[in-house]
Amino acid sequence: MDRRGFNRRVLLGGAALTTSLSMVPKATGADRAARTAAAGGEVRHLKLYAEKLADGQMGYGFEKGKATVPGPLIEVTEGDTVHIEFENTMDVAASLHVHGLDYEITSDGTRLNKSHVEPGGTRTYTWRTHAPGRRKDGTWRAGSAGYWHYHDHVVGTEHGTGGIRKGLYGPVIVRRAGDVLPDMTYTIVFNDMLINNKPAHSGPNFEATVGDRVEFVMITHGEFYHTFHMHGHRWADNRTGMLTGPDDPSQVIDNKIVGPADSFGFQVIAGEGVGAGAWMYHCHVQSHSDMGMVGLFLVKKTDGTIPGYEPHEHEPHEHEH
Ligand SMILES: [Cu+2]
Repeated sequence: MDRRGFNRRVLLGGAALTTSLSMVPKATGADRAARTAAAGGEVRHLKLYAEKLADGQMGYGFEKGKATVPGPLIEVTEGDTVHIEFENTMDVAASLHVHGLDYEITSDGTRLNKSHVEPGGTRTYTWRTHAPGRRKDGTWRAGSAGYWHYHDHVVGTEHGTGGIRKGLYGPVIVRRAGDVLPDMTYTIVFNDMLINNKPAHSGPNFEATVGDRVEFVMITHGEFYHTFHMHGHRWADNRTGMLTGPDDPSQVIDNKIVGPADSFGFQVIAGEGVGAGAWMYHCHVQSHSDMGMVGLFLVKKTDGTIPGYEPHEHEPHEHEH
């Protein structure tokens, strides 16, 4: 979205300081000063379509004919308001229901209060966000910042079980002013026994170059509990997935139990301390990994190669353009 595009262009200078004796030639994510989120308060307008995909699945997209599974990332900063004009191009009723953000009941996205959208119809959902602060009674109110998600709540059942199963879900990130911004963001959704609704044993795979600051949003849907595990990389079990300093008491983990509608996110420096490689991520419930809940975090060297990795011909890779 706009602010992010702007931030991408104002990359702060090269490696100002390094304590390592081995210098890398290219200034990568960890070498330059981190870019951070600007203050929120904007009012944004988005268009979102729900569509049937050629393979029988369903997806959300910002443009007609370009729906994807998962749906596109909606990224805002605390204080922002988003008006989403949602158009249902499908032949069944559908909706948009979000977790974690502020919305009036008319933006709930359920049949219960008639905030769904009939086939061919349009409805504007409004999501608001707020910064943390003290209430008048002295207690602390949490801000909206977090790794959240949206999904259908109507297709198939009153709870959108059919829509979610077919792919009507996507990520939402609410940043706090000052949060560190990544070089790229990838979404991983464990949905029943699939990842991002792709066939078992077929990824998805995600590309980065050693040193890139890579953000992952991890969402779970469906019937089962899973454990999300990534090889060679770790993160903090807190709001941002990053430690704030040497005294941050958050546990550092590389494996997390997840259940339906959970979401979390984190940032890693690709290959930090471990180098380039085809690093697996997978569900660590053994029968689930054996049944194909596995993909690759493809960390390239700066020359573009990945040591010891021979890609399969039909393996699709996701990368930033
Ligand atoms: Cu699993």
